[in-house]
Amino acid sequence: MLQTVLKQFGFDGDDCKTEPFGSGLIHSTWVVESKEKKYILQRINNNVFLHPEDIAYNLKLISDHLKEHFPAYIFVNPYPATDGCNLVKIWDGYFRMFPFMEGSHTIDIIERREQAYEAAKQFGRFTKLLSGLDVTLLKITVPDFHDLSLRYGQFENAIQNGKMDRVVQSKDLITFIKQQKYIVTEYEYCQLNFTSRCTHHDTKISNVLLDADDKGLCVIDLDTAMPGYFISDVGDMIRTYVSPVSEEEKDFSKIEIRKEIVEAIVNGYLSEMGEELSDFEKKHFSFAGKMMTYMQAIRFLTDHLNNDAYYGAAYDGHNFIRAGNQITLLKRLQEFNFG
Ligand code: GN1
Ligand code: MG
Repeated sequence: MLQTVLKQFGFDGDDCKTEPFGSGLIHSTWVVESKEKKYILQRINNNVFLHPEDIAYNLKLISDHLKEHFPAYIFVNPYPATDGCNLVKIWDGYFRMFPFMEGSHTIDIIERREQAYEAAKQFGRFTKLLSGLDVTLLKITVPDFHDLSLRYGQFENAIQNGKMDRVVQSKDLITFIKQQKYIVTEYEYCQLNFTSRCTHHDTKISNVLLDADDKGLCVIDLDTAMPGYFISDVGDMIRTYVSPVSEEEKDFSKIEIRKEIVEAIVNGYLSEMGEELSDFEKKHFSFAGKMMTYMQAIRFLTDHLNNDAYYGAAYDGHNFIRAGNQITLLKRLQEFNFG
């Protein structure tokens, strides 16, 4: 199957090495190494992204805007296939290819506050540079993606219609999530007062390209770049950067809040977005972290109740553990004094 795709990108399959790459849960990713260069090949999960051509449309809109107004911005454009299109469709799905940017690297874990600062600055910069683009022109690649009210509704639905034994097993987690429903109410209030901007919606650290000195170059993986609220990006950074262990950790006692990382996220983001955000929005950095962590706990638990249909599971109870991990992180965030 990969041979067919590689051919459409102008490669003779025998001339290059292909290996699985990265840790994303949704797409399948490979690194392709030819004699001269390295590339990233991805199969788009079109159960999640129902219209992959909308991603290509948004990429072009964003890339054209940046090229016209900020030509120095590094933008990782997809590599054209032999027919000139950025997207190759075969019987097995949709594929695209990106160059591996020379002199750049990514990291998977934040070890130093400077890395968090650089990443937050890059996500803030991305939204700021696109503030002149009419956000309503962007296609919605995943409808209601970070809509907490909808996610809560899906959770309630899974309690009613999901796997009964898993519902019973998850009783304590379900009770905790229900007790925190005030977060949904606050989200609904915020929605009325936040500005819609082009936000990234997947601000994990591996989506930032860094140079040799760990200075931020640009952000990548723009599949979910679409209209949204800043709390999505800031909240997901808090969710994925502040603890020394990830959402995969089974030993919840290792989950903790690193104060210096929280501060670096806030300062890095504000270094670009300080003049864009309203005073009301600026008061919601702490809420952003809680809201996104709560939503991820809901999404993992909902998936567990639904027999792992969305995220899949590498072991029995995988999404139950992930949900428990995120609930622990939420509790730590609730105890944390944001100052
Ligand atoms: C998914 O595939 P990946 O890892 O980039 C998910 C995110 C979740 C994340 C949790 C389209 O992202 O929203 O936060 O898993 N993306 C989609 O690890 O659902
Ligand atoms: Mg992603």
